Amino acid sequence: MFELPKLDYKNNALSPIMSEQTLDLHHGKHHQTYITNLNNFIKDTELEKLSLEEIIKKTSSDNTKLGIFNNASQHWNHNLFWKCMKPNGGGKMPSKLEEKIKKDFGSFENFREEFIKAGLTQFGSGWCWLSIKDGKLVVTKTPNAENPIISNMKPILGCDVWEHSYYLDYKNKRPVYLENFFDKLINWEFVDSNL
Ligand code: MN3
Repeated sequence: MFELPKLDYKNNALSPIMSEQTLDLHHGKHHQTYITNLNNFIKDTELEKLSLEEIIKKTSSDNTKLGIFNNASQHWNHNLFWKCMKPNGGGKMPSKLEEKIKKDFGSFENFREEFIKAGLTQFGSGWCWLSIKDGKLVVTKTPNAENPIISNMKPILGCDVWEHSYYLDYKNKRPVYLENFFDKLINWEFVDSNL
């Protein structure tokens, strides 16, 4: 049985960048629903004994298991997403991460631009990511529930660009949401700890 993880901050702690109402719904309802669905899907099946990552990998290439994959992957994605944010986030990152970003993207500004662009150009629902692939940092985007781990990458930062993540606070302004997420919410110490 999977359970909803507690947030490391209060639901009102990211306001006004991400409002209490958004977190109440996004964490308490949307994320909880993925977990409830996943638990119902795997109950009394062979998948019940597997880890979340194992379930994701096992179901990702099987179209008859799409419902299980979607809910398992969304559970994983949101676990990472909550950790990637903190009150008064953004700002200066730890030097180990900063050096790696400069090495792989040329500059912090290039990385920022690429990450925000990935979130902007994800048509419809999905995610943008910073992942490690073959020892190198890469920015990618995925539709719906999809996750870079099924492409042999290790995501270390993820931003939810489903409308439920920003519509109450930003309406249709996804670019403003992405800039605010990047500049004011990211917990760089957590991202650095994933290196
Ligand atoms: Mn979401």
